[in-house]
Amino acid sequence: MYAQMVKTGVDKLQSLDEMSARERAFQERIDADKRIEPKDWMPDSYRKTLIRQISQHAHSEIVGMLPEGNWITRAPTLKRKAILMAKVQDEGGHGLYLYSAAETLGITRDQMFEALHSGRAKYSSIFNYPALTWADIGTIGWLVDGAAIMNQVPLQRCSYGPYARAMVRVCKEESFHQRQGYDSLLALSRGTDEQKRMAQDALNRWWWPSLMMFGPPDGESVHSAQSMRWKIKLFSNDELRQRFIDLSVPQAEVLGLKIPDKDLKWNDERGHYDFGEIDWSELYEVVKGNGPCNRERLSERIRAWNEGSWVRDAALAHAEKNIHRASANN
Ligand code: FAQ
Repeated sequence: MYAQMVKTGVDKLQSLDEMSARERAFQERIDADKRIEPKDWMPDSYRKTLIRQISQHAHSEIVGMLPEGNWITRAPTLKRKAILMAKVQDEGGHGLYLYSAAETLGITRDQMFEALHSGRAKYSSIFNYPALTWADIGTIGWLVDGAAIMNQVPLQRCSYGPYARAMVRVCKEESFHQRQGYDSLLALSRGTDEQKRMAQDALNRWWWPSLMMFGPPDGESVHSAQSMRWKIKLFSNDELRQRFIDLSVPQAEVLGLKIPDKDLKWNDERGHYDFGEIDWSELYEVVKGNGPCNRERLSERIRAWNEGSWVRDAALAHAEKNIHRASANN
């Protein structure tokens, strides 16, 4: 049903008759909901698509540590500081599972980092916006982690085994992240007038960029048709975006906050909220590198990579020493 919604590129998909015997057997395995594992034969383009998506996902996790990491020393209480530290560490862990999953496809971690640092590989547009106040941290947990969960829960059932399995733990942790963000925002929205204003201001700034996290509209999504055929994606960008909106509106009502969309309205016939026009030119600009924090985020990642080289060298030297010791003892 959802595959029918994605029109772009559907006409270019090969029919089973046009495929080689190997390609057909591969597609039939996917159609039968069987998992593909690293040693299985796979079309080159399936491998490339997965490397692109999984490595971009991994980059998003580690770049995503930056806006929140900036707030660890400024968290208002010890409890909030401990929670934020744990969350940021979790995001680092997610990056590591995902880099490992991508490595099973034959790309090295150094190659992935080189692609990120040179600007060839993307990461989620959302992390190119600044976290200006403490309310932004709660809003990132509520909306950004909320959008990430919406996108990632179906990925637990995607066709590539190592990616699907990595998502199981990631989703459990993201649920905790989303709840802590919501809880933090609830405290602000029940606080002083100034705290409520701060929470509303954060929602005003993060709402539309959060909707853009799901990617371009289906009609402009170049990869969706093929990725859905291969069950790398199980739902279209628009479908997940709509689900996210439907879930978030009542949550905003409980917070007593107003979603900044004058066209947001329940549509009985569709059984969904109607919503206003998304400014897609903003997404395309941010993805091109022209968002408010693109340069800062990338230069911070490059700095961390360069300054961490002695740690990587030391870990490697230690591992080599252990191998020599083990072989000398045998
Ligand atoms: N930002 O044809 P489509 C998180 C690119 S994790 C930047 O629709 P596709 C956790 C897309 O790459 C968040 N680029 O592409 C956390 C493609 O360009 P390419 C990350 C975007 O792949 C929370 C082009 O546009 N999650 O938040 C964006 O089928 C809090 C055409 O688009 C994932 O990565 C965008 N928003 O669908 C961490 C989930 N949208 O590669 C810290 C896995 C599209 O040809 C704190 N990824 N593009 O050069 C996916 O599900 C998919 O890759 C989509 C895009 C849905 C993101």
